Amino acid sequence: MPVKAVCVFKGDGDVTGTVHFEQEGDTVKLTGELKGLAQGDHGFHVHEFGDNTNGCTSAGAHFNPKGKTHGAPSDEERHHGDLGNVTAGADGVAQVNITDSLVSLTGEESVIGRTMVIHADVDDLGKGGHDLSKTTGNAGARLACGVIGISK
Ligand SMILES: [Cu+2]
Ligand SMILES: [Zn+2]
Repeated sequence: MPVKAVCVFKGDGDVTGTVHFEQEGDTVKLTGELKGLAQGDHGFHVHEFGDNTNGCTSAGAHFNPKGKTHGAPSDEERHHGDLGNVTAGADGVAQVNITDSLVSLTGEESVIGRTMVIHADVDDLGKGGHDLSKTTGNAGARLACGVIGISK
């Protein structure tokens, strides 16, 4: 039986969106759209906690069950939550179309009940040389977020 999930993004500003998740064997496919963004790349991650009591801040750090360093989705050394960047066009819309093998909807490392965050700035994928590169990719403010929930 396929496992599906959904995340509805909300924030203090104009950024909104919806991302759907579908488990396909050992990978998860993420599809959807985020809007109201500045043109360009924006860091996109799964954060540890499904806690939005203090907005996106209370979602904590990147989901990192293996105690790794921040990286690119294609890196061996990365957080489970590291999905790199999504790119908004001049219309402020970013299409999400990602397949990832560390994001999972099942088992002990499931992302269900955790928070997805879209950031103000580019995730430097751990390579920017900034103090924050190795923890957050220096991706800046949390523009919008939502808790990943089971869907039908
Ligand atoms: Cu993040
Ligand atoms: Zn990370």
